[in-house]
Amino acid sequence: MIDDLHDLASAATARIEAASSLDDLRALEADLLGKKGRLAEVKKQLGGLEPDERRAVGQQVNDVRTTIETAVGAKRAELEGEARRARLEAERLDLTELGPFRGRGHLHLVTQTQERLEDVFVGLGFTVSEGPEVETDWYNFEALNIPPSHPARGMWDTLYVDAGAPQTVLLRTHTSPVQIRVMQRQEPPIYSVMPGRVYRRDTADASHMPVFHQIEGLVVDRGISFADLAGTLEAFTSAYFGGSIHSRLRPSYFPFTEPSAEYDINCVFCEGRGCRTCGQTGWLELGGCGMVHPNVLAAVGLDSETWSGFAFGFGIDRLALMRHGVDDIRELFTNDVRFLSEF
Ligand code: 2U9
Repeated sequence: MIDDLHDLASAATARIEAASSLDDLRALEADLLGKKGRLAEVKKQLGGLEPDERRAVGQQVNDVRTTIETAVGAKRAELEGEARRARLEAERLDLTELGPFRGRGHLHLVTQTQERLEDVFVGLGFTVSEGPEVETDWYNFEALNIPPSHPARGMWDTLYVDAGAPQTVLLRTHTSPVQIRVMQRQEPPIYSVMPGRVYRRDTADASHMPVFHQIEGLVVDRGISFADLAGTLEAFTSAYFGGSIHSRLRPSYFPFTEPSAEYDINCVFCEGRGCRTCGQTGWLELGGCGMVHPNVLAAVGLDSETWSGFAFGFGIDRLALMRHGVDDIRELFTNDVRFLSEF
């Protein structure tokens, strides 16, 4: 009987080793170790043996069971590993595969325009300054000669931020507060441009967005005159638009500049001859400018007997639209990649 058990063990381990699937292995395990299996049959015969033989054969039966269980466990681990490897292989995705060629991305048209403007002003000797978009009433209005009761407050529909006392914290309506910060930080001479995002309580239409981009410039030095302002804007105009485009100034009003002017350029589409875009005038309105108001210099502690300056400002988005003949500012911000990829 002991010999039979030896044969059973070696035949069983050979069959276990040959099992080719987890289902085969489960069937084999039932056949060898189950209630009606081979080992159970041998166990049933133990009752008819002499006590000494029964103990020896019983011990042998337990050893064979352990051998079979160990072999089944090892085979199961091997087959499960193979099944897992096969499943992972089947689920593998080749993420290196290239889709249809979409071309390289590029900077947004507004960013391209801003960077080009910065380059031109840097070429004229200006630095580029930046500042916060969330501002206080003092930096955005009061320091710019616009006290709370000033009728000119209506020129800017302001978005207020619910922080601190009511109507004291706001989203900047222009980049002018950056100029104030620069003058506080740095002694003149100052030759700097301030590009950036600004906010107004406006409904979007073809020529307005509640969020848009401006570039403003500030010069403060000894002996700066209106002639320096006109000459700088003319130099900028031909550097940015080309030598055939010129500038002109018309009287206007801003609380932070005195005198103030509107800044026009020759129409870039008809070069001044008159067309639909410029309403047959030959001129396009670009922005505003003027000599820095003495009250603005006083707000940052500068003596207007010693220092004088000029400032100007215009919309970056409007410039981008004009340059590319686009007639709706909303096109810039709806993020339709078919539109954006044209520039
Ligand atoms: C300081 C002093 C003066 C900046 C100026 C304008 C005129 C102007 C607007 C045109 C269209 C901006 O994009 S827009 O809405 N800007 O007309 N900006 S003078 O004057 C300053 C700024 C800062 C300390």
